[in-house]
Amino acid sequence: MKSLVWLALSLFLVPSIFAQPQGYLYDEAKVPHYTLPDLLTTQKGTTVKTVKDWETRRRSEVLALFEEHMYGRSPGRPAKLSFHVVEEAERVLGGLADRRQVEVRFAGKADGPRMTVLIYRPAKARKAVPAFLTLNFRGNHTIHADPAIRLPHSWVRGRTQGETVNNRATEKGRGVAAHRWAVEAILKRGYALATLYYGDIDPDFDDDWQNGVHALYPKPKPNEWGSVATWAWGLSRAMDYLETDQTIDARRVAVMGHSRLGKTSLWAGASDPRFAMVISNNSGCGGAALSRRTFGETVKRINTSFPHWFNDNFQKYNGNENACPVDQHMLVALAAPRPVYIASAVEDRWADPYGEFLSGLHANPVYQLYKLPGMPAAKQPAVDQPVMGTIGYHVRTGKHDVTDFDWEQYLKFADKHFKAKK
Ligand code: GTR
Repeated sequence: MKSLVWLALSLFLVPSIFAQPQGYLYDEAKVPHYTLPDLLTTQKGTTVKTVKDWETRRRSEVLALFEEHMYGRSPGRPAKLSFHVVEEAERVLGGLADRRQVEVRFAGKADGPRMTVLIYRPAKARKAVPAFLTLNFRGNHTIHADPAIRLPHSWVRGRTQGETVNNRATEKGRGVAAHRWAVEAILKRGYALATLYYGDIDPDFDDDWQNGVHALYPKPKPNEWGSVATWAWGLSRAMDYLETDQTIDARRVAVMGHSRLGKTSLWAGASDPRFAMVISNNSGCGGAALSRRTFGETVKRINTSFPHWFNDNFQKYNGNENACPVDQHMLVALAAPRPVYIASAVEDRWADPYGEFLSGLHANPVYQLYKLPGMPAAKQPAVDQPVMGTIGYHVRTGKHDVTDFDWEQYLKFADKHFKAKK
């Protein structure tokens, strides 16, 4: 009887445990002992003592290790990349915003691989404004009910009924993800929002590199771009456009993403220093969470479920995390001295909230070289109690998602760091 009461109670109190995939480690006491690779020791064993040492020797080494062993090397900007404003309107969203939709053609061809960037910016802005640049999961038209948003032309993963037909987006998808996008709040605070559909860059299935921008390149070698790196490459191409847009202050662009797209924003920030701020929302394994903890999602599991996300070399670390020359605190450190915000959710144990916090904390030695505070808390902050140094962190109530609470913190963090940059 006692055990039945206990079972009923625990089902009621901790439903999150049951919402996570079973058979994985969720017990902090069972996290194996591990040693993280030292950020300030080079491969040759010399100690990094100054910003100069970091910038001239160690940073490029760490970046190259991530390319080689995990995300993969990406090509640069294509010579024929071109930008085309395909739609523009003033005073939309009840007068709050000006809207612009821009097609970015990867090979300069209208019928070739391309992506569409949707930009809302505050209607009253006289000068160039700072922006959040964010990939979306289901098409630009899903972020808001605005009927003028173009539907994606590319393959879309089907979700609710009628939202896609034969993996093509339909009108029914308009606004279905709006709860994750604090569009009006962002605009009212003086920021632009630029978003694009990640499947325009590279559709999220194991298609042997036939689609999206991969159609223009040879099949990746074991150390070349997986899908996460490809999506990050797309963010850099969006940045190429933003640099030409007079209404946007390209020196104040925060790259933000959720979940697999949070992994992507971290890699975009690491590989492209033009992003002035990096925001990881519930990015988990392969994002902010330390792989060596093996808490929740593991390297083996992610490489099995999503073999196309990382490069083929990363498969070597399936069940063998300690052999990997990098861990995710080094990814955070690659953004230094730029601000990074890491957000977790209590019920998102699959993404290892504590491991996400720790990668921020263990990035501190690099921020300290710059005499910056980095992660300002030595212990994981209490639930719903954000901390904001040059690294920000919170673990909020609730599930794997993007909420208004999350956006509120990103806006505060951006105000804090971008005001000084005006
Ligand atoms: C899960 C995956 C996570 C996370 C998530 C998402 O299935 O295991 O790593 O990326 O998908 O992107 O929604």
